[in-house]
Amino acid sequence: MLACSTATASAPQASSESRHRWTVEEVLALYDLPLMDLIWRAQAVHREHFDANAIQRSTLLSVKTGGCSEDCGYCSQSARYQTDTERERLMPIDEVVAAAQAAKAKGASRFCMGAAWRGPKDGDLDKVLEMVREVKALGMQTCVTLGMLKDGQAGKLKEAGLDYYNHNLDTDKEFYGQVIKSHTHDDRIDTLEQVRDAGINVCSGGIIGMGESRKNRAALIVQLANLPKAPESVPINNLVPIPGTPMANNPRLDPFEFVRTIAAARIAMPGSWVRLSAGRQEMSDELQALCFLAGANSMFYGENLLTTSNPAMERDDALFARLGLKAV
Ligand code: SAM
Ligand code: DTB
Ligand code: SF4
Repeated sequence: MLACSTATASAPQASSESRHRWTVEEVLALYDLPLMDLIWRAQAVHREHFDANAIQRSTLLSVKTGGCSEDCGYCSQSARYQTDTERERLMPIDEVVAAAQAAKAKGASRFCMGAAWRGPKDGDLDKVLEMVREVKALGMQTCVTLGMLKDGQAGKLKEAGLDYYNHNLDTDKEFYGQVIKSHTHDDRIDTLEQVRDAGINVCSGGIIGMGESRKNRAALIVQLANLPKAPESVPINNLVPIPGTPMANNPRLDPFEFVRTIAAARIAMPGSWVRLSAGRQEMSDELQALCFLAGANSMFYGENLLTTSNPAMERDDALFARLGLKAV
């Protein structure tokens, strides 16, 4: 055990032989550590599993925007709220490939395509399969986030060469119904099972700053860490409040609580890539450095997320140079 661990925060680390099943109390005990002890511990775990100076970079593209049937209370793309997001049809394949080529040229290793669907219809899925094949042919890793999958769809994505499927648990099962009523936390788990069974890497994380408690945040981490296999990639999004949604006026979470969440995710999922996701635009360079120190080792690279903005690539490049980070 590491020197700074306390009796209340000394849950065993995961090993390939017998994985530790985390409890909410154990993760809450991590959150309760003095921040310096928590970061020190997270950084030590991080260094056991990763090169601490390497950050994976994915570029996102919204290939189908807005008009979504679902009622996710944070989302600019739900048809249920009056937001500034314009509805757009599924993008033509050549435009998607051109965007992927540009992302590759700028140094992104993975290209993530997002669609505002409850789930893909089979005809739409066929078009996405073609996008996956073409982006894969560029030599990039591929990722899609299309909502809930029906039987057989994950297998088709795998065949097309999909590397990662993003599908966030988003929040604690207990809090989920206060954010989303049009589908359930169990529906999300069901899709994650289909993705896992098809042999696709799982990308699943959540959003914080939605009015959940610290206990809800700890429970989300437990629900992710205790999946039959921890997700390979864990995006941690800070809520971007969208005018017109029920969360438009949510108060901003204490940035140190965000750092604590990154650190707790790193310790509970030592072998996963923890992604510093939405909300980075509003973060100072110093806060981002603290997130990397707490174990974040992945991020979205490119001017836009799906409908909101992300730091300019030049700003990220300068940050990498100042911190001595390398992109992988
Ligand atoms: N429709 C699909 C789904 O729900 O999985 C894919 C797209 S959805 C926009 C992808 C993820 O973006 C959500 O699960 C959520 O974690 C994140 N997200 C959406 N709006 C956000 C916001 N305003 N702030 C932070 N994260 C957000
Ligand atoms: C994830 O966890 N975050 C990304 C990606 N997966 C698809 C999306 C963030 C969206 C932020 C709000 C927007 O741009 O609409
Ligand atoms: Fe639709 Fe996904 Fe937005 Fe929910 S998060 S409204 S499912 S696009």
